[in-house]
Formats: sequence, structure tokens, C-alpha cells
Amino acid sequence: MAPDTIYPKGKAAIREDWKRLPERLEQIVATWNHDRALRAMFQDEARLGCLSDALLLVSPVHFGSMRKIIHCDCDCFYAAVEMRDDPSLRGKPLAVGGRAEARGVIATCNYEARAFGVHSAMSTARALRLCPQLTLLPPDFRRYREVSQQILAIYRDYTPLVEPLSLDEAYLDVSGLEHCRGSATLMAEEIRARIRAEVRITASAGIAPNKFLAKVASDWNKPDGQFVIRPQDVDAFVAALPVSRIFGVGKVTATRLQKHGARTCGDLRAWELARLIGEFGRFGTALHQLCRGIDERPVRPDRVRKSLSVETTYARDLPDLAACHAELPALIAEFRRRFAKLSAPRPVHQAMIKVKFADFTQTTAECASAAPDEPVWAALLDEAWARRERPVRLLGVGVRFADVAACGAEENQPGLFE
Ligand code: TTP
Ligand code: MG
Ligand code: MG
Repeated sequence: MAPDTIYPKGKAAIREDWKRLPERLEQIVATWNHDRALRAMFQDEARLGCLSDALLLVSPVHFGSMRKIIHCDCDCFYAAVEMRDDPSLRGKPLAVGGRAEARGVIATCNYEARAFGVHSAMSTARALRLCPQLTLLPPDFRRYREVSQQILAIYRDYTPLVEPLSLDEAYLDVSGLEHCRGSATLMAEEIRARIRAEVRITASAGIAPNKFLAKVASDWNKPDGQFVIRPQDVDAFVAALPVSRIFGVGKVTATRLQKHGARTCGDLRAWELARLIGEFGRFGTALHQLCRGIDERPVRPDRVRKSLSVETTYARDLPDLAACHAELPALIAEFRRRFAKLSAPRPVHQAMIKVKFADFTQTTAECASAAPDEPVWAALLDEAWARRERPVRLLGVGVRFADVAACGAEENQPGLFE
């Protein structure tokens, strides 16, 4: 598919939508008069330039049961990558897994093999009995991981709230975003078209107001399809859903529920909360909610960050270099406070300074440093200032972390730090 068909408004439109996001979030949060503490928390995140953290706060609070969650899952993932790289494998039953002689199991198989009854986690010996002409390939995780990174980068063009579940699937929270006129259905279509065009495999998607239902929905029109559960359809959809589709309900629980006459989620609604807790302990509380289509778990982006920085826009421009130096200690203190809050910081490998001048031109200076201190940042400030030597409206200090190749969380965010 030609790129123009995939992006009806062009890629530039996505970038434009991004630029408006911080402002839109601000507008939403401005209405939070009932919860000033939450508003302060948001403003803290936003000021510190963490778009995903700010959005993570806004989405569940503001959109609640009207959130727009997309669950994307690739079709027969390992097998799809193998068929892409060797088209002669197409159209015939193919499985990826361990050899029968080594008591191997099937990791996955293409849909041609599924027609023979072959499936994931089945012993390869059994798979070969069901389908003697099955082609079996050993897994190549390095290649699957590369493809996975490529797909995640596509998701992150749409939202910073991307939570990968495994190499081939992820949740996306696209609540309140403007791409595709705000339609999550169109976003899912566009994302799938891009995966097909850029990665050359297919993916299916589910669109729903929460994670539970989005995941159920992505299975509904598999392969290469998508399914939407609108908020007004949730009640009826879930009522008819077999209890076995609830995550955490395995064979044992499903059988136990069926014995008590609960085959569908609708049946289960007749059970009082106390009875569910009596039967299933803590999971009973979850069941009580899930059988009503309620699931408030937020989409948690993976927090592997490439950098951390804090910045301040000054009410009055800093007139000269000395005035800039005078502000450094406060900025560094704020940076350290923020750094201390990171759950698992990786090793620092660069220090950086950002300067935006009164004429809105900006520059960054950076240098290798494993443990930057004030003199390191002060030297960078001298370097950055010397490039234009004029009053300064904004200063930022930060670090970049080592091993940036493995993640892309912040790379695609033209966030509040810009
Ligand atoms: P899935 O998304 O569960 O399966 P799939 O992508 O192969 O097929 P579907 O079209 O039904 O989504 O898993 C993704 C990959 O994870 C799969 O390609 C191989 C691997 N995997 C295993 O190694 N073992 C397993 O038991 C399962 C279920 C998956
Ligand atoms: Mg899959
Ligand atoms: Mg999967």
C-alpha cells in the first residue's frame, strides 16, 4: 500500500496532532477543580517533560469508562516472520518450535497448519502425527525481537501509552488523541496498514473501553481483522461472553463455574460479591467486576527511559551568563529529586544542557559523563551560551542513559520538553 493511502492527511498531520497534545491535556486538567492534588501532580509531570506520565494520569481519571484502548496482536507471529523472509514457505503448513527427537514443543504455527489441529504448546511429535507434511523451523528470537521493536515504534507514533505484553502484542491507550479525527477504529486500521506495508506481516486489533475487552476483541476477527466494542455495547457483549474468556479463568475455574450453572458472564452476574469471594478469594472481586465488563487497569507504558531532564521557563528572561549560572543549582536540585524517584535508573552516560534564547532559538550541549556534577553542567552551559550570547528564556539540565538501542520510549515523543 502506498504511504499516501495509509496516511490520508500525511505523516506531518500526526506530528501536528502531537504538538497540540500538551495543550489539550492542560485544558482537561484545568477542569479538575475537585481534585487539586491530582492537578498538581499532573502539572509536576508535565513541567518535567514526561508526556507519557502526564497522559497516564489524565486517561483513567478523565476518560474512565470512555477510555479508548487498542489491543494489537500479530497473526501467527514467529511463523509470519519466517514466511516473510522465505516466501517459499507460504501456503503450506509451517510451525516454529523444538524438534520432536528433542521432545520439543510447537511455539506457533501458521493458519494452514492450524487447519490440521496443530497449535502452540503442543508437542512437536503430536503435531507431526496430525500433519506429517508440516515444515518445522527452529525459532530465531533475535529476528523476532527486531520485528517487535519495529512494530512498537509504529505504535509510539500514535500514543506514548504503549504497554507491550509480549513480543507480538501491546495495549495502546489512545483516549483523547486527535489522530484520525479521534477515531480509535481508524487509528487501528492505519496502524495495521502500516505494519503490513512497513513490516510486511499482518496484525489484528481490538478496540474497547478497557484492556480486558480490547484483548477479547483482538481475537474476534483474527487473522488480519479488527473488532470494536463501543461503550454502549459493552453490557450486552459481555453478558453473552463465556466465562472462559475472562483472563485468569482457566479450565479448572471454568468447570467449577459451569458446575454452578455459570456458563456466561451474564450468568455470573447473578452471584453476589460475597459468594464470589467465598468461592474464589481475592479473584472473586475481580470476577464480580469483569463479568460486568468493568476493568480499570491503566495501560502502563514500559518506563525504560533514554534520558531524564528538567527545565524551567523563566518569567523574566535571564539577561546574561552569570544569571544563568545562578539558576543552575536550583535546576540541578530539581533534577536530583526527580532522578531519585526513578524506579530503576540505568547507568548515566551523558550530561546535557538545553538553552532556549529569548529569540526562541535553542541549542543543546552534551558531553560524556557517568556521574555529572555542577561543574560538568556549568561547563556545558558556558559552551551552549557562547553559541548565541543573548538573554535566555529557558534552561534545562539532564542526562542520557546508557544502552539506548534497546528502547524507543521517548524517541518518538515530541513532548513537553521540546
Ligand atoms: P500468540 O500471539 O499467542 O500467537 P501467534 O501470534 O503465533 O498466533 P495468533 O495469530 O493466534 O496471535 O503468541 C505470539 C508468539 O509467542 C508466537 O508466535 C510464538 C510465541 N508463543 C510460544 O512460544 N508459545 C506459546 O505457547 C504461545 C501461545 C506463543
Ligand atoms: Mg499473535
Ligand atoms: Mg500474542
